[in-house]
Amino acid sequence: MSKAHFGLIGLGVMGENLVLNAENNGFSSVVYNRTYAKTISFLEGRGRNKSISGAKNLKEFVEKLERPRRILVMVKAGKATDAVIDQISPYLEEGDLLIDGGNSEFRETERRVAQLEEKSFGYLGMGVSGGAKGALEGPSMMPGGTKSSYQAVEKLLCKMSAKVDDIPCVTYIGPGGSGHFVKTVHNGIEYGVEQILAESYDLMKRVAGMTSAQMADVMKTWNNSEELSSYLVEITELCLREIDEDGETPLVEKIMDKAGQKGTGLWTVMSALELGGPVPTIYASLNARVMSSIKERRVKTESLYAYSQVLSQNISSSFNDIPSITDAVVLSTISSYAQGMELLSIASKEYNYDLNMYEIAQIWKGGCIIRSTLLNRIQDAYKKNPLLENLLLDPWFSDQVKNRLPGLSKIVSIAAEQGIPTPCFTSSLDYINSYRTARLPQNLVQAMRDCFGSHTYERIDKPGSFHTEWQI
Ligand code: NBP
Repeated sequence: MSKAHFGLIGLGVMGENLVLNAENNGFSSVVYNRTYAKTISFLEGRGRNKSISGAKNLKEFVEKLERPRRILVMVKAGKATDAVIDQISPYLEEGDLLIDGGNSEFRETERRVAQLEEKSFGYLGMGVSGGAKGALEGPSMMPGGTKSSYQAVEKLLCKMSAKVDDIPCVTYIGPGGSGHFVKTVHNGIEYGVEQILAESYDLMKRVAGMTSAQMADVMKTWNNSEELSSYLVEITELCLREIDEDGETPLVEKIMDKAGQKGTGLWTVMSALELGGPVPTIYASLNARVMSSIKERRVKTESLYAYSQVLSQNISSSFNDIPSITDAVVLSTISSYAQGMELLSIASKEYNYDLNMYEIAQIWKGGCIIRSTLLNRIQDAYKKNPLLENLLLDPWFSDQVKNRLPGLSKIVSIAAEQGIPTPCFTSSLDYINSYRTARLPQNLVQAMRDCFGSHTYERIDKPGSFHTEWQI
């Protein structure tokens, strides 16, 4: 029997769809899953009548693959990934290649790349974005590790990936854990945009009194605009149009307001804090999920503060300012991307990843969750200036800020008056205002630090480090 071209470990949502994708692209495959019953049910279900066979154990799995072996691991990140690596390593031979396609923490990938490079087989840490549908039809993929390992699977990955204008949404990202770092930041941007759209929904519903169908119409308009056309706006329209099985209530109104998270948003924020890259919009979106999770305490507190009385009646009866909400959504979305891209630039220098920002924008244009037309402008910005420090410094983006800042400011102020939390809108406004302020009040913070702790300060009129015996 001829050996399979491609091996997949882990038949979860992503693994199942990725192996079907590989097979559809002409790569006969073999699958292994820890729980063998899942392998059987896959082979008898979606994997039926395909060039896909199963293996009961990893020895059999490895023996069924042609050499050099190309193996994609799609298991839960963390201990499961280490367990799979430990169990399969004894069977791998020179030239074989393991690709971790899970959402691994980038430092764990750094460690694994370093450990496994000592052995004779290759290891790539690859971010995959696109959910179940993207995995099947073509995801965006962010592989990192040694370049020669990438080159060994480049053809396979290019075939499996989404294409935009015939360009595959996959490229070599860089060494070590860079692929997983870029995927982590991708997810951080995604957290931001999801929360931004949720805040616009809250204002349209609670302040403007709009119905789900009316809000869905706004999403449709946004999805036809250059600034906001994106997969996330598209699916927000779909979500708002879905009616519950009772035949009348929009389904979203029946969904519990507690948002989950699996770690990538947190890792983005932790990396940003470590690297000194400001990501307030992304942080606000993460914190909004944390706030959402304390449902019972929020219910108790709402009754204590008689929330509805905080609403100012004169605004809620007349407010219907969609252009200003649009400004808030556009500038906050730009802030989320700008913060993510700046963090990538900083990490690129700090970790010697040598990231190509233009190409990263390119591979996010198709297949992935944050695909959007805005990425064309982001690409243009980095094409003009590969060393651009922040998108806010690019002329197209600065025009957006100049034109839309009054709208964003108005929305933040209305939300504050109405007692409606808009953490991403508010943080984005602060971010833009801080970024465009040459002199911030941290001179006073420095004075205090020197006063109580002799931490010293710099002066604006002469170089050096200074300490004052402050008069107390
Ligand atoms: P899950 O994250 O739910 O993982 C399920 C798979 O992990 C199953 O095959 C399970 O085997 C296997 N597994 C576990 Br759990 N522990 C194991 C262990 N100790 N040894 C071997 N196998 C083990 O599936 P998923 O949602 O398809 O995600 C797979 C990876 O892709 C994750 O890292 C995820 O973060 C990432 N990702 C997911 C998405 C998405 O939209 N879902 C998108 C992008 C990336 P079992 O059947 O025996 O329990």
